[in-house]
Amino acid sequence: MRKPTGGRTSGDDRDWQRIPDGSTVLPGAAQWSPVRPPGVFSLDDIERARRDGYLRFSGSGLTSLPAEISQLGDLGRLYLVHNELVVLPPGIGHLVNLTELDVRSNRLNTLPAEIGRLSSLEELYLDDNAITTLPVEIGDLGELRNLDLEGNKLRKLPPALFKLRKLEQLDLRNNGLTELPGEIGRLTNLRRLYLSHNALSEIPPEIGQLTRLEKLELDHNHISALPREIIQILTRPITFTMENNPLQEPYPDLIARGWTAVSAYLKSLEDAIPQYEAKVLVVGEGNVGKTSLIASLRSESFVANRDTTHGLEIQPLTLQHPDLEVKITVRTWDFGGQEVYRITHPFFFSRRALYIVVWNPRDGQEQNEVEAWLQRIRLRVGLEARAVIVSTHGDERHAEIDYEHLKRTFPGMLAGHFTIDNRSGRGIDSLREAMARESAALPQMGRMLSPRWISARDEILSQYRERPQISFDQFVETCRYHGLDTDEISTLSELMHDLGHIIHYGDYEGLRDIVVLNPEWLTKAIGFVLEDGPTRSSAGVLAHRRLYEIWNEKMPEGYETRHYPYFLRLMEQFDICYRLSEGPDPLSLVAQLVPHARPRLPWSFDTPLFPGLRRIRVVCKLNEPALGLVSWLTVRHHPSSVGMHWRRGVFLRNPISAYASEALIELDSDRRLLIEVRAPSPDMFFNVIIDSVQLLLHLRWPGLHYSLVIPCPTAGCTGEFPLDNLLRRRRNQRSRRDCMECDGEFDIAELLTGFSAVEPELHSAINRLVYRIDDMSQAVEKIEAGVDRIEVLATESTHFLRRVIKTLSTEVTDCPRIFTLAPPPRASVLDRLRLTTDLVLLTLWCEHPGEWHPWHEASYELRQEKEWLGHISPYIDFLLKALRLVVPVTAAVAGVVLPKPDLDDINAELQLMKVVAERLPAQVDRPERESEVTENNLTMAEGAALRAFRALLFRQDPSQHFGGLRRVQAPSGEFLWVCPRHYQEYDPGLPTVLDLRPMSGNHDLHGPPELSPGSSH
Ligand SMILES: Nc1nc2c(ncn2[C@@H]2O[C@H](COP(=O)(O)OP(=O)(O)OP(=O)(O)O)[C@@H](O)[C@H]2O)c(=O)[nH]1
Ligand SMILES: [Mg+2]
Ligand SMILES: [Zn+2]
Ligand SMILES: [Zn+2]
Repeated sequence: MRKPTGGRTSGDDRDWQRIPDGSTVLPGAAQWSPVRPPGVFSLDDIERARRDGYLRFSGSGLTSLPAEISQLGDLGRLYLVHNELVVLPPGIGHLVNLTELDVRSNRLNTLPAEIGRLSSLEELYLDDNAITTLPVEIGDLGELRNLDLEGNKLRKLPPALFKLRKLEQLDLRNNGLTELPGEIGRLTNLRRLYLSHNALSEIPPEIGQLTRLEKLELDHNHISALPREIIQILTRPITFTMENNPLQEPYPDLIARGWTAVSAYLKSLEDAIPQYEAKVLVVGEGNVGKTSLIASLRSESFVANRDTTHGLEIQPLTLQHPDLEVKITVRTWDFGGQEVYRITHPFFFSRRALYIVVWNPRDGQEQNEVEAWLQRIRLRVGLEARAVIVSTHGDERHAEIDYEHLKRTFPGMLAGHFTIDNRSGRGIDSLREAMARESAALPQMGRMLSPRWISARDEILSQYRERPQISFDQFVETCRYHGLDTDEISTLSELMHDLGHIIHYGDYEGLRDIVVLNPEWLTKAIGFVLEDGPTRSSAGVLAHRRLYEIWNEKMPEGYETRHYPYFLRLMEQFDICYRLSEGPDPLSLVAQLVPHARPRLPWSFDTPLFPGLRRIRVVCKLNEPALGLVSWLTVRHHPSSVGMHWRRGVFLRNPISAYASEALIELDSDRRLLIEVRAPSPDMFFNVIIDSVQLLLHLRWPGLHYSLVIPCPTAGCTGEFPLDNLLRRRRNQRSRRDCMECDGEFDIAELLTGFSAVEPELHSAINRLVYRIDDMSQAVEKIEAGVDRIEVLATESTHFLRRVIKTLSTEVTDCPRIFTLAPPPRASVLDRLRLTTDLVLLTLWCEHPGEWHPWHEASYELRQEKEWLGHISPYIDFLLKALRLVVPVTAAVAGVVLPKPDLDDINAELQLMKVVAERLPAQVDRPERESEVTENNLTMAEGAALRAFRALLFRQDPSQHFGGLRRVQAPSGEFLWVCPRHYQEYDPGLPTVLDLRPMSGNHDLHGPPELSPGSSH
C-alpha cells in the first residue's frame, strides 16, 4: 500500500524513518531507548523539548501523556508515533503553537474537544488508530493543511470537517466510509484526496468543485458510476485511480482508453436514456441448424433445405425483458460452421455476450463436439462467458448429453440446456425466455447512452450489408450529422470497437482510415491467404504479388485493390504475419504456415553451454493447448528473427548484437512450451520473452491457466520444480532443493536466476551498476581487454532501464517520463556554468529499449519554474542515476545501430543535467517521508516528484504533442514513448503491394502501379 506524500518539516527529522514492517526507528535510538524504562516520560524530556521546540517520543509503549505536557506552550512539533495512547489529555489544548502533531499508530478512538484550540496546527497525523468519531471542534483548526486519518474506523464524516478550508491533503483510506457528503466540494484547496478502501457507492457531483486536485484515489469502493461534474477535474492533469470498483458499462472500457474518453462520454450523458441491448453468438458444427434456430427465434417460417452460411450473418431479434416493461434488442451473430472459418471466427468471440452452442444429436454427432465449442469460447472469453446448449431435431431424436458433467467441466459458464425443433417450433418459447433472462443479466444491460450516439451508431451499422466498410471520414460525417463533437466521435468509435460492432484501429497510421462494418469481409480475406496453396507450399512466405490472385480471383464479388495494403497491415496487427522484405518484390511471412520440420539450429536444449555464457530455462505448462501460440510469438518477436522458425518453435537472437543473447522457444507437446535463453547475461532477453508469453496468453486466451516450472538441470532428468514453490522456499530462507527424479541437490538461488524476485531493490541495483560503470571507466583498457564484461554490463543496464520504465509506468503512462535539464543553449559558457535556474531547458527522451536518446524536438524552456523544479528534484536525482546506465549501453551499441554523435549528445546532455541538478533549489516544499519505498520500487518522494513532473509537462505542452514522441506498446506489454524514427518499428505503416493484374490494354506501359497509402481511390 502506497503512503501518500505526507509533509514533514526539513532538518533533523529527515532521517527519522519507518522501516518496511511498519514499525518505527529513531535516529540515534541507542541513546534513547535502552536506558529508559518503557512508557516513562522524564523531566529531562520536557526540558529538552523546551530547548528544541519539538518533542519526540515514539515507539516507547507510552500509555498516557503526563500533565506536564500542558506546560509546553511554545512547542512547535510533537511526535508520539507508535505508542499505546488511548486518549489525548485535554491539556493538549495548551500547545497553541503546535504546527505539527503526529499520533500515528496509537489506540485513540476519539480526540478531546480541546484539540480545537490548536489554532496553529498545519499537519495532523492520526493514521492507524481506532477513531470512530471526531469532535466538532476539529473544524476550528483553521490552519490545517494536511489531515491523515488513514486506517481508522470512521463510518461518516463529521460536517465540521468541511470547515477546514485550507486543507490540501486529506487521507481517509481504509475507513468504513459509506458516504461522501456533497460538502466535500467546499474544500477547494484540496490537492490530494485519498478515499481508497472504503464502502462508498457514490461520488457526489460537488467533487467537480475541487478544481485544484492533483490526485484522487478511489480504489476498492462500491462505486458503479461517475457524476457528470467530475469532468471538471478530469480535464486537468490529475492522477485519478479507481481500480476495483463495480463500475457499470461502459466505464471499464472507457477508463482503459483514458480519461478523455470518460469525459466525452460523461459530457454526452445530458440527455441519455438506458439501453437494453445484447449480443448473442450462435456457434456449432456445420449443418446442425444454427441459421434455422435464429429464424425460429425471429418467428420466421421453417426452410427445409437451407443453404449453408458463408462466414457470418448478423440479424436483429427482440426479446421481452423479464422484469421491466421494455424490449431487449439483440444482435444475433450466426457463424457459418464450416471448417474454413475456425481460425478467424474466434476473433469475434466477445466478452459480455451470450453464447448459444447448437448441436444435432443425430448419429455420429458426439457430445465432445459441444465440449470443444465450450472450450473454444472459454479460452477466448474467459470465465465470465455464459453459454446455453441447444439440441435441434428434438421431434426426431432424444438428446443424450451429460449436462451435469459439462457443468462440472465449465463451472459457472452454463446457463441451461434446451431441446428444440426448428420444424415444429417446439421448445422455442422457453429458449427465448431463457435468452431474455440471461441477456438481462449481462453487464451492459441498461447502460446510459445519449440518443445522439444511438442514432449515429444505428445509422452506421445499418449499412453493413451494402458496404462492408466505410472510411473514417464517412464515420465522422455521420456522427457530426447527429451532433457529436470530435471527442465524442473518437469515444464512440472506440466503444463500438470494444463492443465488437466495428473494427477500427484509430491509433495506427494506415489502419485508422477504414472502419469495418462487416467483420466477415475481413475474415474471409484473411482465410483465403491462410488457405492459399502456393503460400503454404513456400513454407508461409507470401509474395505480395500473389495477393491479386488470392483476393480478386477467388472472391466472386472481389476485393478492391486499394484495400490490399490494409488487409495485410491488419494481419500484422492480429499477429498473423510480418514483413520479410519490402524491396521490388515484397514478401511477408505467414507464421501459421511455416514448415513442420525444425531447421538446423546453432544450439539446442541439450547442447552444452559455451564458456562465458549463462542460461535460464523455464517450461510454461498450459492446462489446454493454445492454438497458434508459437506463430504469434514468432510474429511478435520478428525483429529478433534469424530466419529459423518452424511450426512448433522459433529461434531468436536479440537484434542488438552487443547483448549476445539468443533464445530457443519450442512446444514439446501441446501443453508444454520450453523457453531457454543463453547469453553472457541472459536476464534481460529472458524477461522480455517471458513477459511477452504471459501477455499473449492473457490477451488471446484469458480463460487459459498456465504455470511456470524450472526443469531439473541434470542432463536427461525429467524432474522439474514449480516456480512458485521455489520462490516460497527462497522466502523461507531455504537455500537448497532436491530433485525427486535424479536425487540431485540444487541451489535455489541458481535455479531462480532471471526471476525478478531475486532482483535487488531498484535503487540499490542502480547504485551498484553506476558504481561498476565508474569502476570500468577508470580503466578504459579493461573494457577493451574484456569484451564480455561490457556485454554483461550493457545487458544488465538495459535490463534495469527496462525495470525503470516498468516502475515509472506504475505512476505515469500518459506522457514521456525520461528527460534531461540543461541551461539554455544561447547562454555563454560562463553563464551556463553560473546557471540561475530562472531559465532551464527541458528535453524529453525517446524510450526505445537499448537506444534511449534525447529528442530535441521536444524541448521546453522553463521560465520561473524554480518552485516546480524543487518539487521534481527527488525524481531528477533518480533519473540522473538511471541515465548514467544509458552511456555504457549506448557505447556497446554504438557503431552497431547508433551513430557516434548520438553518444556524444547523450554525454553532453548528462553533463548539463548534472550542472542543473547541483544548482537546483533545495526542496522548497516540505520534504516527503522519503525513506518509504513503495512496493513498486519508487520512493514516496520520487513518485510524487514524477507526478509533479507530469503536471509541469502538461502545463508546458497543453496540446500534448511532445515534439512528436508517441506512445507505443512493446511486444512484452509495457508502454513506451518513442521518437518518429523508432516509432516505425512498432507501427510500420502500410505495406507495399504490387499490382500484377494480368496485362490488359495499355495498363502496363509504365510498369505495375504501386499500391500503397497514397495511391488509393
Ligand atoms: N427436422 C429438422 N430439420 C432441421 C432442424 N434444424 C435445422 N434443420 C435442417 O437442417 C439443415 C441445416 O440447417 P441450418 O440451419 O442451415 O444449419 P447451420 O448450422 O446454419 O449450417 P451452416 O450454416 O452450414 O453452419 C437445413 O436443411 C434445415 O432445414 C430441426 O430442428 N429439425
Ligand atoms: Mg447457417
Ligand atoms: Zn533431476
Ligand atoms: Zn528514438
